[in-house]
Amino acid sequence: MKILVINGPNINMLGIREPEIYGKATYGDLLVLLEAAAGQRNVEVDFFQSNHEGTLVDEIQRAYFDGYDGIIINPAAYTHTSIALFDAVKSVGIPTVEVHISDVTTREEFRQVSYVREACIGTVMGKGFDGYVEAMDLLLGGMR
Ligand code: CA2
Repeated sequence: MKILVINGPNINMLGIREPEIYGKATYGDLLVLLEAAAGQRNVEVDFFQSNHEGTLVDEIQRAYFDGYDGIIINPAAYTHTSIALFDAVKSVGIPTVEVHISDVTTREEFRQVSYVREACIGTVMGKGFDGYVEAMDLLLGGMR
């Protein structure tokens, strides 16, 4: 069981600025949490973060060619703009869960659209880093 966790633009800045929205924990802390969660569940997990839309598309395609069983994706701001990421998730046909650290439904109007959502088997939002673990369990629930 191989899961790929993909994070979009500025997620590498977590914990550095705006702790009132995203908390004080860093991207490195997220990886430690997910490594531990994956170990407890006996699954392999790999991580990827990019600030570039096309690079994120490339990574989704790599997930297909490298035989990943599931994808957890926080497309960050590209959630609200990117048809390319929607098409990429659709094209690979790998079960994918969308995650947002914050509850985007209570934030600005421009965050109310998610292009990628329709291509995903589920969405977890507003649960901080724990949302990624919940996404892992959603994927495993569908696989086991
Ligand atoms: O809540 C989420 O996980 C988001 O995907 C985070 C994105 C935002 O654009 C989405 O609307 C919701 C932002 C990623 C992190 O951005 C930072 C901004 C300031 C300081 C640190 C990180």
